[in-house]
Amino acid sequence: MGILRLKTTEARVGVVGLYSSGKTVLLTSLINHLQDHDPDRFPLGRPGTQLRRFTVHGPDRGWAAFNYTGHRDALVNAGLWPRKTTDRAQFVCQFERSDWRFSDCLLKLYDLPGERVADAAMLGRDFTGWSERVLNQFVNDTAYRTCCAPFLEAVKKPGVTEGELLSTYRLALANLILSYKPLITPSTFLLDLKGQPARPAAPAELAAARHCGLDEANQFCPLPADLRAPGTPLFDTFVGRYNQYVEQVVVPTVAAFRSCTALVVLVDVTMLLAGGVGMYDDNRQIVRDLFDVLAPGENTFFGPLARGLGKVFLPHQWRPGWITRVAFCAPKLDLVHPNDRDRMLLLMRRMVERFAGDRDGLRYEFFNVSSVVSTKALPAGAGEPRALLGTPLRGADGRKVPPGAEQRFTASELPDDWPLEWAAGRYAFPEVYPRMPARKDYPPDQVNLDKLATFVIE
Ligand SMILES: Nc1nc2c(ncn2[C@@H]2O[C@H](COP(=O)(O)OP(=O)(O)O)[C@@H](O)[C@H]2O)c(=O)[nH]1
Ligand SMILES: [Mg+2]
Repeated sequence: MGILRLKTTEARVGVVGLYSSGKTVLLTSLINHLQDHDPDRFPLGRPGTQLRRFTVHGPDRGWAAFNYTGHRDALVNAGLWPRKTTDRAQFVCQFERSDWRFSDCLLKLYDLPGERVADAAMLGRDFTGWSERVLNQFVNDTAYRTCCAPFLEAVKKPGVTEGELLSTYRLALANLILSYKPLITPSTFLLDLKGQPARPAAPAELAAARHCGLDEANQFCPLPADLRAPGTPLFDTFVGRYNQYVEQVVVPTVAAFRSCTALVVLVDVTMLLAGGVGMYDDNRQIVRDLFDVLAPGENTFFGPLARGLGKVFLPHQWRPGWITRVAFCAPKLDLVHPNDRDRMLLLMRRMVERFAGDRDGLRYEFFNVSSVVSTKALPAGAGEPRALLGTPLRGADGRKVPPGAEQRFTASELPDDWPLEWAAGRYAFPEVYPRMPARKDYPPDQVNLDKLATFVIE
């Protein structure tokens, strides 16, 4: 210890997943374990590695700070998450680790919304190109066509107004959300820039409550060829709003993803099983799009040498993406009985491995993780009910209840492979209150979060 550390190694780790997949809980637990590190409870890197001189820095310019203190407090006191002010946040810290002799670690953690991936097609496309692409999808996929019927009718109506177009498009997006379809673009309809998600409601209600664009006053929707005449107020207005949206939402988000050295991709197997086959298709499509946009791994134009040079010489937006590691993470392991935890890993692998396997030069691994272990398992033989102990979050009617005594409950047995079809509700993994120690310097029990951290922080 005390040797001169000559350099700082920067690790930029993005955590991406859909709403409620466990990003906030994972980051909160990870930060707690790094800050109040105990090598026995959180073995990081080489065996016996100690962390020291942990300091927190402010976020980079243009980023909101990840509210660690508020999130930890909410976990302890079963409170609500602190009110969000933004859709993405960053936490920056620096520390020394005893297995790195000459360098300390500057770690930047990013909380990134997976919902934005649906806007990826806007990158490098003008309003016309994007309109074509979206309308093609609507017309050529039965499920999309059905959801979008009122909008597809409206665009054909002579003299249709901006108001009619926008309201039928919002109705189409609401229908898509309710049938678990992934192409919700502009994605602010699903998750606005303040981080507020669309809440489940009847389609008309949802369409009225949300907006499709930067904000209420700057909405747009795709237009077919005969409505795209340059010089007409409708077309010119939408082009302007579209360009502004791309500049303010899409470019910064994709730049944030691309600037990461490693990505943690959360795939909530429990949510997909509980949600039905539509939700599985949705999430898989989003992971595929994510890989298409980010092209992680080395590519043929930018070998390791060019990458090094690019880092130095190219302006930020032009640099090659340098995500070299992807950790696929199945969260909430503790909601699944120990008998089924290997299957959880296998299911995730079957679902997404292909996307990473197709990339040269990308290192990827799979982890089943519990960020905050909140259940105890009771023994179960083969074919017996999977019984767990925990504090239920919801009553029999599905409503949230205040935390009470620990109870025995059963979780579904996991299948060996994804079924060809399954309905929402066929599998159930009851949610429980998180078990977070009140003592702030005592991090929660975790499973495999240490292994995940070892993989991505390097
Ligand atoms: N039992 C259990 N629940 C978890 C775990 N991680 C997340 N959750 C639950 O999943 C829900 C969504 O988590 P959150 O981090 O807010 O998701 P986000 O929207 O992706 O940030 C919360 O109600 C958590 O209590 C875990 O390790 N174990
Ligand atoms: Mg969150």
